[in-house]
Amino acid sequence: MRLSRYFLPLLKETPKEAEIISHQLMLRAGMIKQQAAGSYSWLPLGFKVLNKVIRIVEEEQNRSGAVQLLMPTVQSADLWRESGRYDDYGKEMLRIQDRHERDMLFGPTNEEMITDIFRTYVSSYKDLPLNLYHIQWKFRDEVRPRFGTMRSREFLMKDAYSFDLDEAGAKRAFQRMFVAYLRTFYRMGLTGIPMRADAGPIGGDMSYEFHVLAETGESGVFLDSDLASKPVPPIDTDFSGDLSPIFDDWTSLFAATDEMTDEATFRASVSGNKQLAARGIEVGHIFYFGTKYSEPMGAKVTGPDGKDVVVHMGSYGIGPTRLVPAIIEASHDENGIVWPVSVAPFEAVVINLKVGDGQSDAASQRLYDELGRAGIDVLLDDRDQGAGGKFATADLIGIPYQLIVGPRGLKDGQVEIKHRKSGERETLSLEAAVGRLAALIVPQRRDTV
Ligand code: 5CA
Repeated sequence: MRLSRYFLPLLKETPKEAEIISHQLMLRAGMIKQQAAGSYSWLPLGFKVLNKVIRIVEEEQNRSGAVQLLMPTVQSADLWRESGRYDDYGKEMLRIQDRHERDMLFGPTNEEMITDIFRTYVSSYKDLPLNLYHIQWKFRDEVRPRFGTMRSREFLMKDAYSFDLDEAGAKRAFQRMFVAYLRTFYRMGLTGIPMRADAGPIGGDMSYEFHVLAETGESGVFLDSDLASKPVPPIDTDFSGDLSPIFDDWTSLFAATDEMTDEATFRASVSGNKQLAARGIEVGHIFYFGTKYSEPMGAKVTGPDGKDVVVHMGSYGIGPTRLVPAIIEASHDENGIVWPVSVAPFEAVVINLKVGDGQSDAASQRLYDELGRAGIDVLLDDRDQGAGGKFATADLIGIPYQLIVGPRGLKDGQVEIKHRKSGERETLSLEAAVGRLAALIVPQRRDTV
């Protein structure tokens, strides 16, 4: 991508309405634009990051055995009357009437609709276990939408729903998602820590929230600090095998939100030097709720003995549009965003310091083309403006590697690489640059670990 042809509306000033750093940086870096309270457009740079986040979510859902589909945003109220939630959900649900005065709603979640799909098509225990997921917009009329896309009214959710013959099967499904979540957040450069949590309006008696630790997090969390450095299960984890040793290992350590525990219990349960009381951003939430929806909605299968069995269900949410600011909260400095390579909008930017200078233009173009051919997601800063502004842009939008090309270095056949995160700089020959960048970038994609 050439920056001169891109759409990157940067802001010079920090917008006053933005209270937290991720919201400020997303606005300044031209990633999002507010359209109404809690409603945002994703501008090209933001959308590019969002898509990388989505891709990782999809890959890890698929790896764990979940199957993707797509359900509509606008739902019929009748389905929700069947489960009893139409009246329970309250003001957070956006209720709509169509031209025939039929009650509709903009889905805040999809338990009812997926249960309807299940009961229409699945009738035998032989078709279980089954886990279906989609990535779709949700609307919740939040009392306090705030912090940009961190808590918005319209937001993207990955929601998965598992169906099993009995509680034991449902627990295995829960553990598969638990492990998939550990891997998903790790691949984005985050530490997503599972915490015992309150199930709220989704219901059920077992639920874990996954939190990214950050000072600006909306939840109080108490945990054993060993959880923050625990290695996540590797890519070759067998999702058809027994995952309970991994699950037990993670859940045996103390971690709970302040809705589920109090400070005294925490202090008494965790040894002094491992007590970590912090703030967390909830990036995922998984639930086991048994037959809460399948029973009233008649989602049954024929069991091995020929008798009807009401299926056991769980649901599993991740918020991609919340993950983008969560990653920024976890990774920024005074100059801007510091993207982890795996979700960076571009992995490298070629900065042409002297647009219009034949040698600089030719070398920049050549490096840009070669990086593209080497599979690097690369941006070319070919704007006709001063070096200072170009460095500031590259720092602000957080591209992990800057390849700096200018007449002075080119006289000796040299270019410079700046590492965004460490600030380290290295001078190397024009010929060596592409190989060096690929060697730096490829292992940090975390797509083979
Ligand atoms: N049906 C279940 C799981 S599929 C469910 O709705 N769970 S949830 O309510 O916990 O939401 C799942 C995830 O969506 C949350 O963990 C969070 O990452 C994201 N999310 C929820 N509300 C918002 C919001 N207002 N803005 C942005 N993301 C949100």
